[in-house]
Amino acid sequence: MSTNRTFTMIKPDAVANGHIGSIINDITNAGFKIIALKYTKLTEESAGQFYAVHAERPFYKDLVSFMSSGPIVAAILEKENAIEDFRKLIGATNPAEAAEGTIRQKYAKSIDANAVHGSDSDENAEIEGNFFFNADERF
Ligand code: YYY
Ligand code: MG
Repeated sequence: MSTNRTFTMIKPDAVANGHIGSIINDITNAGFKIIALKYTKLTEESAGQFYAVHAERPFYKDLVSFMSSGPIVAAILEKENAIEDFRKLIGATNPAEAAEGTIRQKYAKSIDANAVHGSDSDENAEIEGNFFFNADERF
């Protein structure tokens, strides 16, 4: 059964480039409700844990280093068909291949610094949301 929830991060590149407000605006305009929201910063250790599923990939070390390089915004979002619709809203992993009007097409410059994260399954959305938020931080 679908939980209708997804998890997102506005990554260090988009935060540093001043896109927090625009990205949250795009997300809420697309019909997502904010359930939890946090401005925070990952350490190398916590970024490594968050992306542990990619530990064997060649880009893992750079990814961990980039994701801990500056503050991020983490959020849990709710909408019918949240996982699929949010992946559509953010666009392809490589912004050069992301469809016109998607968040990555508008705000990202490279595949490694691609502005936003979006969960790829209900199961991972649950795990990733729990990584950042306690029960009393969700509304
Ligand atoms: O889910 P998504 O973020 O679109 O891509 P993943 O394949 O899960 O990779 C996670 C993250 O790793 C991606 O957002 C950027 C980085 N990355 C990279 O730097 N180089 C690649 N060739 C693939 C992914
Ligand atoms: Mg992914």
